[in-house]
Amino acid sequence: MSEGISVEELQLAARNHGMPLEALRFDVTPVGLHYLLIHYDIPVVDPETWTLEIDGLVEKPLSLSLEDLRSRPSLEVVSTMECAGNGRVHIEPRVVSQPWLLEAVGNARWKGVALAPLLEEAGLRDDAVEVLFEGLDRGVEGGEEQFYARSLSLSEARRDDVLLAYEVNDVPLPPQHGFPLRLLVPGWYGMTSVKWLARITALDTPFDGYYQRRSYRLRQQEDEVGEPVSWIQVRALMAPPGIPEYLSRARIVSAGECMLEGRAWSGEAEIDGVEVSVDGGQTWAGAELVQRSGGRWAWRGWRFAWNAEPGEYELCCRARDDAGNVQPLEPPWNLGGYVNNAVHRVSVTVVE
Ligand SMILES: Nc1nc2c(c(=O)[nH]1)N[C@H]1C(S)=C(S)[C@@H](COP(=O)(O)O)O[C@H]1N2
Ligand SMILES: [Mo]
Repeated sequence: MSEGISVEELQLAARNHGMPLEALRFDVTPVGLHYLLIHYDIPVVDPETWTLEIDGLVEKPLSLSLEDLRSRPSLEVVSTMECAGNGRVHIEPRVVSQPWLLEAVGNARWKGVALAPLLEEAGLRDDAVEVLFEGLDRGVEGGEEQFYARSLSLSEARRDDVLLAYEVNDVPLPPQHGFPLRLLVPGWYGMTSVKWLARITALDTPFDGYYQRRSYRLRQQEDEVGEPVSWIQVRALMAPPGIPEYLSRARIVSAGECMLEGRAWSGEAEIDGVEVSVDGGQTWAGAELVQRSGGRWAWRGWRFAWNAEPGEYELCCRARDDAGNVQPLEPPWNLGGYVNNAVHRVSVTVVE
């Protein structure tokens, strides 16, 4: 970080915490350690009066209580969620928004009802092209007052692993994660998974709300339309080895065998391999992939035994996936500071 952050960025950082990277050691992220991103205010919802409305271009609009949803067959998905802005602080020139370093990620067990059968029950009409998901949180962004809302194409909305979650890691969703119900779209960046869900509407034209039309697009210039952000790009992160110096967070490692470990994930395809460098990315060696407890959407553990000799090191890790995606050495730049999946670098001092 070449410059300090502003009070506005600090204000966002204090609201939206990340997952401390040592928590990469948990296969399933404990709820309080999962990262948080909340654009507006956390709504206070009374579960007795709350309903989910399914309307728009459907044959039979539905209004469902939390009880109705809980009495339907349930589905569980262990899913790695990552904010599209993860890595933003490492992008130059600097992009001002939520100042994530690399900790905007978590891997949780979400439980709820599958979305597809609900859409089936409501009966999507032939002229429907998208499904809109609206939250209860309201605010202003880009000069527009709005509810947080995002849409999906019919093919994405009908995926059998897309769910409306009412539990995370065996507890009811806490307020900050979207109580009483959120959308969960495994494999896509977090902005897709609308929290405090209140309404699902079938539309006959693509949704053009702020978070779809303007935000979450990869643009080099203001006047560009840009490609929408969607699938999580391949990434590996390393749990910081050794012990930290309090203020600088610099790592101090004792000489001898040091087990480097972390997690890797990709929305587009399965993880194919992870490599580690102990010389700042000049030479690389393969890490061992560790069995995971979740399925396709859960991150994959990795480890690498390093024989650490006294000195200064820049440790790096990078993953590749089955679709041939690799991580760049340098951060890619775009206006929103999205999708920076450049390799993770950790400076350590090895002492006797
Ligand atoms: N209603 C609503 N849903 C939302 C958001 C929000 O601000 N409001 N933030 C989105 C973003 S950008 C991310 S990264 C994820 C974060 O989910 P989490 O806080 O449960 O980790 O929620 C998404 N869903
Ligand atoms: Mo996000």
